[in-house]
Amino acid sequence: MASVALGLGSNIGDRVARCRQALCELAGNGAIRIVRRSSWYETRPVGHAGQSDFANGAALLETTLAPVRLLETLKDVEMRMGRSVTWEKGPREIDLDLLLYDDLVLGRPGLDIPHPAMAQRAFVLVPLTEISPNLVHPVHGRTVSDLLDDLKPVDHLVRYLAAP
Ligand code: PH2
Ligand code: MG
Ligand code: MG
Repeated sequence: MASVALGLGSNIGDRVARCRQALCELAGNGAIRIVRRSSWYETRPVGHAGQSDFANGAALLETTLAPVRLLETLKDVEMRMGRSVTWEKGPREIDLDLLLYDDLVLGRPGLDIPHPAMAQRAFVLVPLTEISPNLVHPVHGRTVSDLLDDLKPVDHLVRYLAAP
């Protein structure tokens, strides 16, 4: 059984409902258990400014799926929820990102674990710190709470939006 940190985001339509729906879909998979889920936060788009604010959150999962199989499952849920292809870092109905998988460090095309930019992103670290502040990033060797403290205040444009 592996412990996984998952990042969720949406900036199209009813953003929080979509993120909650994604967790329901994952909970319906017999190989995945949702252990903890964060509140939802409204965050400024990082990358392309000309798009709507996101709802972001995080969840801790337990799974018997290997990383590649879990990634396929996340992509499958994104597709079934009608994710359309826009541009890289563009608007999306739902985005499910595999952040951490135990203390695995993996770099292969299409699957980098830990998620490459997670240590710089308040929209990842704020919800993750809410549910698991002592989780250690296996490359930086620091907890997600410490990584969040390292961010500059300007990066903290994160507003509480809704309960889990
Ligand atoms: N996801 C991106 C690009 N930019 N910005 C915010 N605030 N939240 C996101 O989830 C997000 C983003 C690419 O996945
Ligand atoms: Mg993403
Ligand atoms: Mg993604």
